Amino acid sequence: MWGAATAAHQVEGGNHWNDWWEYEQAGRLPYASGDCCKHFELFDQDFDLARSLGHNCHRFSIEWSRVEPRAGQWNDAALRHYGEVIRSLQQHGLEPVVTLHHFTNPAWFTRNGGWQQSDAARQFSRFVERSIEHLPGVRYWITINEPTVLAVQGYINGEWPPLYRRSWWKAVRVLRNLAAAHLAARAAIKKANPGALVGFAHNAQITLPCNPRKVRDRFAAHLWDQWRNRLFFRLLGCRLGEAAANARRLDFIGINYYTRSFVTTDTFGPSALLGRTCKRAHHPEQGPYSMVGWEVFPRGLGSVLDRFSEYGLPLFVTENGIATEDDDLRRVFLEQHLQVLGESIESGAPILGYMHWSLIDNYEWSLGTRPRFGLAAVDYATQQRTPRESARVLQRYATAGRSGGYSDDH
Ligand code: IFM
Repeated sequence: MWGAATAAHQVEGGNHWNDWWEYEQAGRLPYASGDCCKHFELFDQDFDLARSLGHNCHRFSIEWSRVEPRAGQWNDAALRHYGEVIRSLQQHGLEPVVTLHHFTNPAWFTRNGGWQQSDAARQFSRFVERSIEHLPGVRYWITINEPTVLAVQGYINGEWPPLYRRSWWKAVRVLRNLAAAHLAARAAIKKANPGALVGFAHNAQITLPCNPRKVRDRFAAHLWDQWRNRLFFRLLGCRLGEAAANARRLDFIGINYYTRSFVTTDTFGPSALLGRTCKRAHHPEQGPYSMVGWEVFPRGLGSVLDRFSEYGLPLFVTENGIATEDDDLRRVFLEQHLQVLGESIESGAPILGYMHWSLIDNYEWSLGTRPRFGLAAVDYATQQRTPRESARVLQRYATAGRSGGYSDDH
């Protein structure tokens, strides 16, 4: 499967009922999402675009706050809307991959304590049950997008709602509840459709010591890895090498891969958990960098696919992309990452597909709309979409139907 991914709050526009919107309007976040890409109205046209780029699947998210704008109050018009989105995808020959939670929450849920509440998972699964009733025929589901990023940004770094800093116990409670929410949502989906495949999307991190000769840096890299890569799987009850048991919790692992980080710490105490990234590591062959400062490191995609295949489950690259205004850089990024993906497939990695982040430029959370991640550019004044040349690289792979099929002209 070949396609691209988006998320509701990053493209739809007008998400009045969620926590991000509330914080944006109160001036508690640096940028407001506003009308964004108006994808809520323009989805059909955006799927024409995806189809014209040769895609055969598409990942999008359902905005919980539209479906349940007030606690226990259901907006069936929103569910009908998402039903239409799914029908449109199917008519365009795009297999829907539906994300149920992509960072935003209904404002009422966050006001009541958000993911720290002991019955957060139950509240989320009520929304899931309601949604699946209205959305029959979806085979691929992603329950939670990047749970660890949500916990780190919201409860450790204080950059996203609810803007807590260094609240370790809260972050761990949030992760526990997100793990419970995944399991409850998966059970509900499987009950409604036993053939459905349900995973979550993991932000796969590669962490290396800034200076491999320093014990402190190696310690920081190890802690970072355990906390960012392994903890959520443990909370789900997944273990390395225990494929049969893991398959009762996940049907696939979504891999979101972007870059690697070099980390260090000033202490061996508990705050070493925070780590600190360094720009200049003692490491050969670095860069180039994207406009958000992420190093392009294609071989890392192969490493994370290898690493996470140790859970014995199929893998789905649910995000991979680069924020850049230099389309040549995006073209090379795509060629190199797809080449690495092809090598992984050839060496037997169980890969379901690849989805690029993103189909169109969008709202990059606390960085606003400046970072350009799209296969198509968006002019926010006119809502015009213009496919970038780099989109053709993915199109050639998608058309060949396999990763090894792209060798003719490079
Ligand atoms: O835009 C985000 C997306 O919401 C989650 N994964 C990473 C992307 C790029 O930062």
